[in-house]
Amino acid sequence: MATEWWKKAVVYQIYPKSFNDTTGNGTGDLQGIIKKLDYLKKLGVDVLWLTPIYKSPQRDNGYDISDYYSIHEDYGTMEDFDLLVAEAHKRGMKIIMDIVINHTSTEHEWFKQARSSRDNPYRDFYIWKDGKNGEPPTNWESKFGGSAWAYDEITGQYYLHLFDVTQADLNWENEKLREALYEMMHFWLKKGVDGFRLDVINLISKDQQFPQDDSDGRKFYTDGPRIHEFLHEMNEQVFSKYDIMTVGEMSSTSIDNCIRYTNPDQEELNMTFSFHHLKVDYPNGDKWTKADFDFQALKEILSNWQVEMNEGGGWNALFWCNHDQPRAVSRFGDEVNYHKESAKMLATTLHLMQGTPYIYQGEEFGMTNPNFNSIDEYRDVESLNMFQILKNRGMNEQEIIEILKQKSRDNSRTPVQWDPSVNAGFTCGTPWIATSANYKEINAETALEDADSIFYHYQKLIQLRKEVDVITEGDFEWILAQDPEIFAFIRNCGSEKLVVISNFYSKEKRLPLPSHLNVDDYQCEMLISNYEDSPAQPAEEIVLRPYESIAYHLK
Ligand code: TEU
Repeated sequence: MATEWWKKAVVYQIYPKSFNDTTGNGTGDLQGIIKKLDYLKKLGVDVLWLTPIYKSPQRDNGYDISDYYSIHEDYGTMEDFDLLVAEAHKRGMKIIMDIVINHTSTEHEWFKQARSSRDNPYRDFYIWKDGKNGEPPTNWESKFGGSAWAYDEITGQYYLHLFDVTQADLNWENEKLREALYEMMHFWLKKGVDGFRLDVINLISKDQQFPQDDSDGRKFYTDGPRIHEFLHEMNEQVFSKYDIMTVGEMSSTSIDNCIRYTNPDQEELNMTFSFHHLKVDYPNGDKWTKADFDFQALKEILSNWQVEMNEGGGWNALFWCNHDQPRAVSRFGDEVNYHKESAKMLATTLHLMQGTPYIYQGEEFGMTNPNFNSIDEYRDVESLNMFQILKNRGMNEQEIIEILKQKSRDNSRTPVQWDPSVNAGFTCGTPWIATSANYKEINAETALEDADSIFYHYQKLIQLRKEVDVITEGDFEWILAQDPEIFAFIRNCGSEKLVVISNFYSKEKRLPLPSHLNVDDYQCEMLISNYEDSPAQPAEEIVLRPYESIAYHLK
């Protein structure tokens, strides 16, 4: 039985395109990651997750793969990759790869073959259907807007693309396709890769009736009929043969499914990313509206997932941000008036819940949204598609820009801000996307020189996870549930407790701790706070300053 080492691990997500450029072509590369391994070792992270680095036309920044067995030339060579794995392992860090097996680029050789004729051996690697009276086969919508079907003149049929038109969905009903993908996964694991992040993995099983969708056009492919069968087969054929870590990205899924995906008895995955907590600023589920986040909904979703996944024997991936989301401190904190306090509060709150925490590049020193003012600064295919769709609906450009400023995936894709020099030290060339204007104040070098920086707060949280077992072993008890500014919880493990209390706003709070806590019955240690002078012991009444967040260990 492989050890569950990933429960005490902290994962650092690297978006290579924006991480560190050593060639001057304006795009990050593998040698750039190698140059930052000592920085990451100092932070203390255990696993590095690389988003896709395979050969790709880069229409969706690598999530459109044209060759699973080669490195995209902008990122370097297979030798660079092998050196990165060796150098990371030398420092005691692991590497997991992002693997996109719901779809390939339409530039992939398999698709080129498949589209050439209806009886090509690769035809059935993809999903082809006849139209209906000149219309697409179903009313399904792409997650990037528009129909999820594209008509292909060569053979007079439509192919399915749940994302961009250049990202053709693979047909997982085809056993030969599955075997080809498992073989590819073995190739990377035999090179020493320590696991996978599986992109939109709960979309691979489609309802083979391909019914019309009477809801939002996006539900007949989520958590499909054979999803658990496919994941169990993948585990049996691939994962079970290595001591690795697997995390599935689960679009629009449910707690029940995530318990099934991650309960070890099911032999599917180790953990899952779910996104419900990152849709609390989507009024009526609509991402493309400017809105503040619903704090009560955020607390309820996080608490429910904690309690039910724990009771079900599942395991959460914990995250505030990734390459598809706005920057956490801009979205849930106060980047202007309480940059440090709110970034540290978010870190403490996340890292002391049950699950494996993920840090998105630059989050460890508080990078913010760039607040681009022109559509010319945006690069993301989803954002550019939505700009056109909203414009065609009659919305004026400035209104759309204000929405993109809050919601675009480019918010987290600007170059990592390494130091106060030109382009924040990311490149000596022209970056593929503009650097955020605040790089002189917010950068890794400045953070390393500041003992009170966000960086050292993350460093301490990562260390605490190794030292304090209740962080990984404790259950989750939500307290002060109805307070409009506070998110607080207790982690119980045997006779020990971890009490975490966070003020998510700038209003000072004065409130009694729950009477059942009986703090006098315990030896109490303050584990971490984001104010230097937080009380060392929890009093019966606790005072929380703006964004103050404190964790007490009771034993
Ligand atoms: O994302 C899945 C996905 O649906 C996201 O695009 C996200 O939910 C959406 O942008 C929110 O509006 C994965 C990758 O993380 C993403 O970068 C890819 O674009 C997508 O799959 C297709 O591979």
